[in-house]
Amino acid sequence: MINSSPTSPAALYERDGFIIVPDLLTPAECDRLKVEARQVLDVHAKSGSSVHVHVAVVSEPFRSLAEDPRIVGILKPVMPDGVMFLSDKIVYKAPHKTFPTPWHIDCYYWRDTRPKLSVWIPLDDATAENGTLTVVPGSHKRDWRMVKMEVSAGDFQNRIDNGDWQDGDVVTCAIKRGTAIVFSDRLVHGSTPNTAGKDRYAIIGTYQAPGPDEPFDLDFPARKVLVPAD
Ligand SMILES: O=C(O)CCC(=O)C(=O)O
Repeated sequence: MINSSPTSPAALYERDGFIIVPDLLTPAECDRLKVEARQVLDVHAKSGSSVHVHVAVVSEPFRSLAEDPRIVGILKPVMPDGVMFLSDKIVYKAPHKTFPTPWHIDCYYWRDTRPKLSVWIPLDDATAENGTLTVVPGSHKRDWRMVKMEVSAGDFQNRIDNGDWQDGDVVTCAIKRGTAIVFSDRLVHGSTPNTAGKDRYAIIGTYQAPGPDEPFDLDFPARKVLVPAD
């Protein structure tokens, strides 16, 4: 029997823990959302923040993006139990913020809740030089331990401390702006340093199957069922 590679998005997601969907947003949409992201950070975020959560609560364009039929269309096959938007955040790497995002799994941040996935969309072309997402394919099938480590005096980061993957196992997702990466909350991921001296804006939406609210969900007022369970 021929052992063929999976090609459907659901099979790829199951095998790798992520899928890449090119050209989900047009360059013009990315331009508009980048202006909106700057505005949201200026008005709602603490000065100098690189992460801001609850974007859809305050921004109509990001609210529409969270519910966009193109995103829902991608999620339907990988979320057979329905699709509920939970929350979103802007992650902004300013030219002077060169640090990489450490290797981590998102489910560490919402322990004892139902599984979730995230949709990461850069609003700038994302490359190894300006802080694109890095992933370890298949790592969502293993258990990882996260610890709080002091990376420099007084600077603590949550990161995986039992990672045994090799450089060759890592995919550095060099992608055009508007491309989406859908990834499991159990997938080991991080991002490269931003050494390009340029902005890198990304929006990340998080989704889960619909169900009765868990205490964790109550912190996210923009949550909404987009595709009910059958
Ligand atoms: O956008 C980034 O640099 C990485 C964000 C990330 O890994 C996360 O929010 O879980």
